[in-house]
Amino acid sequence: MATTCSGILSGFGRHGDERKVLALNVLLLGERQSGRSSVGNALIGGEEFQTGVCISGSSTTPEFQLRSRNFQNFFRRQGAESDLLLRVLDTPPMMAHPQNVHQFFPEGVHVLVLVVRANLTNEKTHLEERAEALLGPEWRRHTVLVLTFADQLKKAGLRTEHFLTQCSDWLRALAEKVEGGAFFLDNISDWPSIRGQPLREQLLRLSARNRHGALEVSP
Ligand SMILES: Nc1nc2c(ncn2[C@@H]2O[C@H](COP(=O)(O)OP(=O)(O)O)[C@@H](O)[C@H]2O)c(=O)[nH]1
Ligand SMILES: [Mg+2]
Repeated sequence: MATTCSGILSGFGRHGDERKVLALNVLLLGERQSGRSSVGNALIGGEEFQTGVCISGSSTTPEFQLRSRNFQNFFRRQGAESDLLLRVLDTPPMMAHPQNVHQFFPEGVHVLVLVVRANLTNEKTHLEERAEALLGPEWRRHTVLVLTFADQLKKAGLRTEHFLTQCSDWLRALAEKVEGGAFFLDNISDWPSIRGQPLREQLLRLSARNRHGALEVSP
């Protein structure tokens, strides 16, 4: 598995002026009910991913969902304003096979977001194994760990600053391993666009460290 194309594109704005657009493919992985789709909504800044229990009674999103949003003039690079185009893929836990991900992201994955519920961490997840199976040994360089249900930590009197020193060994090890670091998210406060902003910035910083290169997923 190799690093491929950078996500930098150019396009033309409404007035014919050339616009710079950075397109990032973001893959969400997490157990069911971890808050994965809610993280997708925070990233996109809307309510486009279905969350919670489906009408059919099933508690998980049964299929892949790809949503994208362009954030105009999100940042400056090389002295010019650039848009950030986020393409976010929500993957059902049992379907994160390389051939499936490749179908959606043939250019590869720029940022992997691992979603773990901060208030349910006794049982080790198999996210690392899944990440490595999809993206190869370099996966950590492209990964951010998002800890959801931060509101529940607060309720239990735990401070996020101390949480990672007190949590299960496997989670602490994972947080230390991923280059994008850990990010605490309370998915029920604020509007998705507001709560997602610092996370978008963290993703962008990580991608910049990788020169906006993507990790290819071999089908
Ligand atoms: N209290 C709280 N509830 C959350 C949080 N994130 C998600 N939820 C709720 O948990 C349920 C599952 O979230 P969802 O995003 O659908 O999880 P998914 O199955 O991993 O996609 C939904 O009812 C969400 O509203 C959070 O940070 N705090
Ligand atoms: Mg879901």
